Amino acid sequence: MNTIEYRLPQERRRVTEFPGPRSAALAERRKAVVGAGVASTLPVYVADADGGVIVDVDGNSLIDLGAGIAVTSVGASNPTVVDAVREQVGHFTHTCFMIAPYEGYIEVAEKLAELTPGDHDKRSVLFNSGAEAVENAVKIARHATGRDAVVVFDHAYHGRTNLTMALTAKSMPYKSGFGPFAPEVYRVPMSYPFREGLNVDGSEISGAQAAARAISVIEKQIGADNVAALLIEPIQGEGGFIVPADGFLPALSAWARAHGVVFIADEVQTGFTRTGAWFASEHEGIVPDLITMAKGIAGGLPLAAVTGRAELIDAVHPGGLGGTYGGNPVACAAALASMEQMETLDLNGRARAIEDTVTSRLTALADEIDIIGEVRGRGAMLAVEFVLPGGGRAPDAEATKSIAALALQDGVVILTCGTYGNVIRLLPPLVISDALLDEALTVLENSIRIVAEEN
Ligand code: PLZ
Repeated sequence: MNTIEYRLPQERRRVTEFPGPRSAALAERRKAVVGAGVASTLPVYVADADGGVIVDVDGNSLIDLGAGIAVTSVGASNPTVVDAVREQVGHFTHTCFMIAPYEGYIEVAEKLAELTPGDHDKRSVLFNSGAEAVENAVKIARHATGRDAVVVFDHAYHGRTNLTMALTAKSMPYKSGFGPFAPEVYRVPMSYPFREGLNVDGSEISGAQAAARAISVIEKQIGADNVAALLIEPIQGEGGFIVPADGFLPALSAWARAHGVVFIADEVQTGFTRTGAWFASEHEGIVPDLITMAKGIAGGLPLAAVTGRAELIDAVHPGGLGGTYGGNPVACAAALASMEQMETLDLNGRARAIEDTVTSRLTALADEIDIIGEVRGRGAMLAVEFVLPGGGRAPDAEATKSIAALALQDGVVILTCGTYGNVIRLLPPLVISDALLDEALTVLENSIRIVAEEN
């Protein structure tokens, strides 16, 4: 990695209990005014963040293995991004691209055309959040095909708006009590190698077989001719960092092409060097018709995009897509600086190096500890799935929660995920130093050992 200069000391430092007095006071104020429906993982409040650390209002410095859910890949205050944002806000913060357009939006679209898979003619439209990008990809697919049905998968996560709640699989906490949901959304089986049955001869279900299973459900229960879009995360995020079996995505993509179905890759979490490639679709050699992006794209500023085949996106009438803030100029400036940093710092290479470090340590631990069911993931999108002791695969959400809580008490921010709540996911900022990553892994390993012994 071409080195980055850190502004804050890259260290784990605990000076108070969690939460310290200032955080505790903020928690009290929050209770009186912030809606209870918004929950926070950390009990502490942030004063500063840089590289691999988050510093709280009491002066504690925590190692960040979450990056604000895969957002701050280039760091939470990357100097190049900060400079670009400062420069842009000094000129104009907003004019609305639908009213008074500006170059930054076009530059982002040019960059996305260059970086996304495929050398076909591409167009992009910019939005504010991942959910908004997904909604718009569905709008585009329906408009372009004249069809209604949208196919999604078990364990999928696509957002919290009304349409994207329908697309998301998990009821609690995302959907429960918030219906009715948007119609014409159909869920089909995913390829989840760790939780698949076996073939009668004892062999594993292949990616091609898992795809055939999903396709059969689509053809029998929906009808290929009714399907506007097939929407899938190439590696599922919130659902548990599920990497489908090899061949699953290519088979689905080929089927979609053959039936005039728009293949949408939701790369909101996997995109922008997170998995060691610009987009996770590249690992399987697929070229999606549309790609949804957000999170890592703009170094922490809210920006999202749909990029894809010109003939699909341009099928929409002028004025059919947009929004007040979509492609905000400050967010565009941040995105251009972030993408430049990903190239300059070779964050794809960095993500692959993180994969090597983390997987070698955690797979070694898995040999000793039977509550580790599987270590998986790609690049710096890595996970450990926990199971009850005894050699089976029954999920253990309690142990998972305890491990994350212990690590947090020890000053390492670790997120969980998964349909069964039994997956620890590691999403460090890609600019984290080797020393800090090693230290965080030692804390995680200790937490796992402690909980495994208690079990
Ligand atoms: N698609 C694949 O991962 C966001 C959500 C956290 P927004 N994932 C984190 C939470 O509990 O709300 C996500 C995603 C994929 C879409 C989204 C939605 O992106 O920017 O949160 O709307």
